[in-house]
Amino acid sequence: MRVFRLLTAGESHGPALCGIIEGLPAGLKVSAEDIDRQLARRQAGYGRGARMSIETDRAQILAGVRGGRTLGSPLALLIPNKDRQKDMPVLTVPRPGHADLAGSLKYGHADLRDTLERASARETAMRVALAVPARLLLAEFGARVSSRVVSIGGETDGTDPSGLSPARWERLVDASPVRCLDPGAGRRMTGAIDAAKAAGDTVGGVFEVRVWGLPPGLGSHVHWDRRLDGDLGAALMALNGIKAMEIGSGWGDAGLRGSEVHDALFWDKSRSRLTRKTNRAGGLEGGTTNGEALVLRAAMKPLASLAKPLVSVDLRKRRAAPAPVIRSDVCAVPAAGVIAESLAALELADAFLLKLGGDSIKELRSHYEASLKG
Ligand code: EPS
Repeated sequence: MRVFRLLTAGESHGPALCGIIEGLPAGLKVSAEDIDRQLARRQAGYGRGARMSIETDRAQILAGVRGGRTLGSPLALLIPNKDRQKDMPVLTVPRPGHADLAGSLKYGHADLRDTLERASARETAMRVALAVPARLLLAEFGARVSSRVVSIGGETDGTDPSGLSPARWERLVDASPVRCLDPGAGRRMTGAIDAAKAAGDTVGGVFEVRVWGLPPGLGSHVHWDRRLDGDLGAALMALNGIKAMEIGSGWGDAGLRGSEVHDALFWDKSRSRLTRKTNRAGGLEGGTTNGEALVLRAAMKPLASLAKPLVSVDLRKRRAAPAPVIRSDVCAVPAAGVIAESLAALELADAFLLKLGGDSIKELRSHYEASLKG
């Protein structure tokens, strides 16, 4: 991220989450309802835990918007927590796989809650909220960001989505409790979630983010730290629970020959333009968008809060103890897809502003139109 500056603060059971994004152009239409719509999408999905029935996340716009439009000044948001808890019992047994141990060793916390309150994925509500103006900015210029779940707990949706229109994609995904395209695969995924829950366990999975309508030329090959692949990778890998990501057919490409991987170019005479019949590169070549749909996938590990806990160690008593049973989700892969859409939107809007610039949407629009002519 180069144009925007973004900060979040807040603990999972503190009074509120707060956040600031700086670097937005003036004149962008943003409302609390736009933000709440995305917050509701983040809260949904089969496999979420009891916290989601307590919270109805709503954002308050504290600064940066007047008369429904951005001012060009920092946008500050607040999301109050309904589930505020002051006197939680001290925790001294870390959940293997969670931030509990590493965070507490690092900061010297004797009560592991001092770590987990901030490490909780609750914080992602604020990242989703702060990304809403980025989504709206992209939409102003014809780009559409969506996601879908590809697999949960080893159950995979084998649909080839390349021919689907964005509208059909979103209709199918919104109708699915796990946000996947194929209802049959969706039933297998909910089955995997139910089975994990019955066993006191959790499941992870893979999701895909797809962005249509991006202009070519976002990012750059000229220096490693301008490659958009790196920015998108950093953004997605910094989402809680993500252990791997790929662009296009990334992991699969590694075992194939070049002739099977690269997207051949054709000249479309009728439209007088270059075309490709495939998009294995996932919309990025040379660290730069190439005008094809952007395709990102990420793998989320199963959540580390288990109802049937793993063995661990009581750090105070220095002896074996089962990990604590802490309320959580059985599966948050559908939510992670929505969050990753937001993270990608932030990077893409940032790259858009870096390329085209402008202090206001009006200025940005004139730069964009000039770039289309050039
Ligand atoms: C979450 C809020 C948390 C968890 C979950 C996601 O709320 P609580 O801890 O009160 O149940 O449900 O957090 C985790 C999966 C995690 O590992 O911390 C949320 O708002 O998304």
